[in-house]
Amino acid sequence: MTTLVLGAGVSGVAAARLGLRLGQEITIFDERLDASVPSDLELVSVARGRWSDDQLDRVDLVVTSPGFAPSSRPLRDAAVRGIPIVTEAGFALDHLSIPFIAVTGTNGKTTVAEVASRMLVASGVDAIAAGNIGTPVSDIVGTTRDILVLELSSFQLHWMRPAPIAAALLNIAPDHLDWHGSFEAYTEAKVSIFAGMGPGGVLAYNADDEVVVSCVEQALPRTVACSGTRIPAGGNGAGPDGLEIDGVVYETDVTDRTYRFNLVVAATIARVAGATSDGIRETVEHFTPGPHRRQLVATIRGVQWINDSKATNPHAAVAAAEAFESVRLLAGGRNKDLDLSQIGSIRSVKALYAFGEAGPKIASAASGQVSIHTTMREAIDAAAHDAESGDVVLLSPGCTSFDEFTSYAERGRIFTEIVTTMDGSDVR
Ligand code: UMA
Repeated sequence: MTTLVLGAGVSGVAAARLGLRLGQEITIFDERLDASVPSDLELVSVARGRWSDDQLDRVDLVVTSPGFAPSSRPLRDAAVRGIPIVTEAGFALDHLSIPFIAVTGTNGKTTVAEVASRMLVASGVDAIAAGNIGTPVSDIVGTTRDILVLELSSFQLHWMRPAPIAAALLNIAPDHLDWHGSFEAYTEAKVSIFAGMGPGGVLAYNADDEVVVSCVEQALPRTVACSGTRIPAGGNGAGPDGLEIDGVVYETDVTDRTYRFNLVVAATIARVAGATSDGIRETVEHFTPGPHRRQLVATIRGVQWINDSKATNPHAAVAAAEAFESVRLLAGGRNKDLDLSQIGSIRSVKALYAFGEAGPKIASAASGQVSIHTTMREAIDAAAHDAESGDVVLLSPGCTSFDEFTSYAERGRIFTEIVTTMDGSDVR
């Protein structure tokens, strides 16, 4: 069996390692001329740089990394030749017998996967989170676990029809349209999360997201409506006394409706996999959002500075800005072919500081006070100059960071560094 692995990143290296363990002959292709693989993969041949169709000669299977769009040359050529294509996560699932639960959505999927996994571990279940969250599924093959919690992105789901015992569909808003080509194609990929599930499975979905609601109408698995602001009929949600999940109420200090929703969904799917009320309660009590997600980094002369660098699409930026009052919003970076106009008309935003490649486009659709800045640093300086006690300065870019930084994490780190070294910073 000869397998071509596309990409020498996290997914590609893990898939190559798994392929070798399965006795396959492996070649990795990566466009980067400096692409390399770890020393334990010495049996793998690496092709770099320009793609040529003859690299598919003798290939039985293509395992692709998420970053390769279906329109990329290697994948188009493989499709023309009729060579089966799987994504790394799908390849790994074909060789895994551990049951799994799966999470997808435009925003919040890492949080929900992490929280569901924590709820299970706190319940004494040997669970591990993997997938888009960072640990490739291939690395799990061969380990013994009770359950996997998989975060699956649209890039992965495009090639998959997984059959989890429980799935969560959190929200669907335009994202990654440069990869998928259209919102319809993106939605179709997201909906694949439950395409392989039968009536015995459980599908937790966002009862407040119109697109999601219409997508799950014909779903085969049992559906559980979830909400962060109410308790939907027959479903799980948030009420005045706390989070109500399958008839049990969990008190919480979390007031942000997005995180309340995340906790409700995580508990709903974790329960299917064996989470106990005590495990859920403990996790809910200790919940804090992960790094670069609406994090208060400093309070300076009464102004709160918040890092939400993880918000890389407009849907996430709008949700974050709406969670605060009197916001000075720093938004911008590189657009992913998305409609950025909604960032310009958020009710709680008193001033918008648009920066980076997408800055002019964001500003052109803004209805209130707006300024354009070349870099994030300049936007920060302008907001610092204008901010008054009681304001929130929120970095929630709504775009990727790649015009100025290597990742959203680097963007968030630099924001944090600049803010925490400002005069008068009372660092948290
Ligand atoms: N490459 C090419 N040509 C291409 C595309 C990529 O040669 O057309 C090469 C690059 O040169 C690079 C390698 O492929 O060497 C990178 O592959 P990749 O972009 O698929 O990234 P990985 O390192 O394999 O990481 C992937 C996910 N990346 C993406 O989806 C872009 C990681 O999600 C995931 O954690 C990891 O697999 C393990 O499963 C990251 C992400 O940003 C965090 N995900 C998106 C998101 O959350 O919004 C979907």
